[in-house]
Amino acid sequence: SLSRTDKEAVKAIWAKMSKSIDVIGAEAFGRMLIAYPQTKIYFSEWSDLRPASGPVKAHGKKVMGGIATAVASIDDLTCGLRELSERHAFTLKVDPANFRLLAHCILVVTAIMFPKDFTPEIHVSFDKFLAGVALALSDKYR
Ligand code: ZNH
Repeated sequence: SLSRTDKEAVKAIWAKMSKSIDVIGAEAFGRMLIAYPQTKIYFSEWSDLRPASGPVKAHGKKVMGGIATAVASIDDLTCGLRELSERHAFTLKVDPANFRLLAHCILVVTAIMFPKDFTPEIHVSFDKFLAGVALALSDKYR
């Protein structure tokens, strides 16, 4: 689980990220659709799945809103993400294996956008946090 140091590290990098969630969201979500094309099946009714398209940008921003919720409830991710987990499990029926793929893309985009801030220590803590988010989102599948 996340140590106090991890939580401080996540809050520090999030303080920078939160000003650009539109860009980070679009880049990360758009990257997931290209790097892991199996994730496209959930968005098959969208006419344009390219990173710069309107729906991809809008959805990327929504997802980052979920990450903002997670940062705000970092002491209890399962509780903070309960509704989102239920929605993904029962309504959207997203295979929970996909959460780790998007989490990885968020990590990569953060490293690209904040090369100076993305130290190995921040990498470790932010990766642990995103793994925690993916686990909390998978909670209702059990
Ligand atoms: Zn998800 C939706 C978040 C992942 C798919 N999402 C959503 C939303 C949010 C989110 C916030 C909105 C909700 C409402 O509206 O209510 N996600 C999220 C997060 C994550 C995710 C945080 C991680 C990290 N998702 C995901 C994945 C996938 C998905 C991976 C696949 C692949 N989602 C989805 C869908 C939806 C969502 C399909 C719906 C859309 C519409 O309808 O619009």
